[in-house]
Amino acid sequence: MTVAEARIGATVRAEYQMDEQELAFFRENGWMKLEQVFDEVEMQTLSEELDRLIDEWAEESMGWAGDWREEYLDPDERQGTSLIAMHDLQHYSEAFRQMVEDPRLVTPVAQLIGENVELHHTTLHAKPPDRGSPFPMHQDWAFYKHHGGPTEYIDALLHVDDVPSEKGPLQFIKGSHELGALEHIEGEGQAPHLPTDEYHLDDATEVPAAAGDVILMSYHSIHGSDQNRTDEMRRLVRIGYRDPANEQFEGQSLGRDGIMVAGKKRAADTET
Ligand SMILES: O=C(O)CCC(=O)C(=O)O
Repeated sequence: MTVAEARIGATVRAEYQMDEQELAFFRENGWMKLEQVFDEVEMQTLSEELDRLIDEWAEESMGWAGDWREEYLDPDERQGTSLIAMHDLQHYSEAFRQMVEDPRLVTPVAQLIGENVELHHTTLHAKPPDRGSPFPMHQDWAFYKHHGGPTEYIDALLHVDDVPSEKGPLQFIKGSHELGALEHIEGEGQAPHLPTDEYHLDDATEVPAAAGDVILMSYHSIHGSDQNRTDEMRRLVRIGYRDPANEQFEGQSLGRDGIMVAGKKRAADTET
């Protein structure tokens, strides 16, 4: 084998695979936290680069709109919340482009999706100090609707900052990835979310994490998060990966080809 041959097609690597216990945890819960996928030095680079992207490209809003805010926020808090967001960081930054293709990330994702993995999008959600907006309970499926099952689309959530309980970590309803795609409240003035009388943050498992940790979750897993009540920023980058045969019919990045981070996209898979 030549050196060139050895390098090509080597993104998925045995040494970065999840073990049986981790896979069993994912199958039962619909999410799995991988600790320290990226080390301190790498996270420092990504953190500085993210500060630049926020300065130059991101947009600030009050957070997701909708009637859910009445349930989650006191009247005096409702107008004052803040969320900083942007999409597709890999289009603006080499560091983030390398991160989304990294074998330490792509290997466990491929264990869940299968040998063919397409990058669908990335999204930054930064909750500023003191007033970082909560997120209502939802499935990410509602934002990018695909026909496929729970492991045909996996979101990887990279924690750029430490996220203890007070900073509004992700919270999951255990096993909800098995419920399939659920109807969400959506439309004019309503970011997709699940009915607040049926799905509660209080019923969800909180998953605090450290900078460099990655949470893998099914796009059918029901999750949300509380406000950031600390005096520090809380930044999280979501990386959406899918089986290229999982057809999208609505939502974010519809109709756009993504780079293949593992395996192949076959013409036969994309015929409708
Ligand atoms: O950042 C959060 O707390 C929630 C983000 C989220 O729900 C998502 O990325 O789907």
